[in-house]
Amino acid sequence: MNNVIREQFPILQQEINGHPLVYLDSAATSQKPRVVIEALQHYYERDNANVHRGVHTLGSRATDAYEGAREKVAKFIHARSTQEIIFTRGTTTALNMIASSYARSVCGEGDEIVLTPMEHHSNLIPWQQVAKATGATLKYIALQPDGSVDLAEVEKVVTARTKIVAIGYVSNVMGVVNPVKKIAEIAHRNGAIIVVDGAQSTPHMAVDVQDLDCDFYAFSGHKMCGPTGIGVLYGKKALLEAMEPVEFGGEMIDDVGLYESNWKELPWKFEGGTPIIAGAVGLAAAIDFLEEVGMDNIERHERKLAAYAMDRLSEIEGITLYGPRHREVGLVTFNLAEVHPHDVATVLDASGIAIRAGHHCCQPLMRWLEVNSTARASFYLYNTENDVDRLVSALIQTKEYFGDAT
Ligand code: 7TS
Repeated sequence: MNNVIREQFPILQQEINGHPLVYLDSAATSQKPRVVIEALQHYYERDNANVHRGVHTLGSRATDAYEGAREKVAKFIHARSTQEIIFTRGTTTALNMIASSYARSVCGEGDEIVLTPMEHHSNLIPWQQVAKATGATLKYIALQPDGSVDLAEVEKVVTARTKIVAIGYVSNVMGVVNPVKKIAEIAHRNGAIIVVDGAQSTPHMAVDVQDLDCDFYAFSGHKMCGPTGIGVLYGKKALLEAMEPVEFGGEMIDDVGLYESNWKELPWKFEGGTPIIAGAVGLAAAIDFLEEVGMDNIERHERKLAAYAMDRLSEIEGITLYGPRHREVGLVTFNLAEVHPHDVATVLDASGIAIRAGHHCCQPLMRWLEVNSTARASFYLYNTENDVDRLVSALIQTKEYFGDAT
């Protein structure tokens, strides 16, 4: 990866507070390459219409673009068919759909839902709500001291009582890749299904839902160079077919009577109302862009950058780095002794460096780490070693600044 990639992101070509912007918050949302911005503009300037209804030319162009995006997504994650791809507003919406439809129909008193303490709130609270509504119980896989998941612990918690195992593929705080393929085997052996939160994996590595053999898989377009407001729920066809729709209204119906109605076939029965057409078009452009660079190249680049960041950051006195020393993905979570992470992020912003500080929507994990919050730098294909060097120098300055002040 080099400056040729970076140059394709207009937003990165600016100065913030008098310094060239270093954007290290891609785990929150990624920046967008020019081709994605242009695809959105092209769609609105040339093709915009509602889908699946107009016989006019714009209506068929918009429908082709929208359904073409679905095909692209299906190929990108290796789904068996486009019927298994439902467009949603993002990961959070997709996970809520599984929880409020599938989970509520299969869970009852005595059943168990298995999670880890490192889940993002979006893969935690929906299951708490299912437990409250159905009488099911939540069970947690104990984490290893470095925050990773050991399969022996999974074997202990997943039993014949388990109905659902819900787990993030990549943690947005610990930088670990969870062994979801093996966890899927354990879940299936016990008669449970597995839901994978792919918000932090899909942007950064090649994903094959058939190889993982996951039952549901959710991700967001905005973290993978696409626009906000579009995401995907993948589900195995048989499960989706048996599932009730979540939203009712226009677009998702086959026939409507005064007292009874029935639904379109998959995937449309889950897409009530005018769908996220431009979002899907933008996501398709983002997938083209990522595939041209190559998902394996992106993964390799980020892994190298994270290893470099771990080496350089560990030289800073008084820094605590969370998660395994060996990084498989491009994010580093840390705290500087005596300096609040919000102060770290504020001082870094004055040098044009954007990082995230807070609980990262993982409050149970913060408690497990025995902190209230942390700082986090997350990388993507447009970041370079120079960005890491800027981060490290700014952190050293921050430490000196607060060291002098106290
Ligand atoms: N799951 C994980 C693992 C995430 O990291 C996020 C967002 C979500 C789900 C929710 O995605 P959404 O697109 O529906 O909002 N994570 C973060 C983050 O780490 N900082 O800001 C958002």
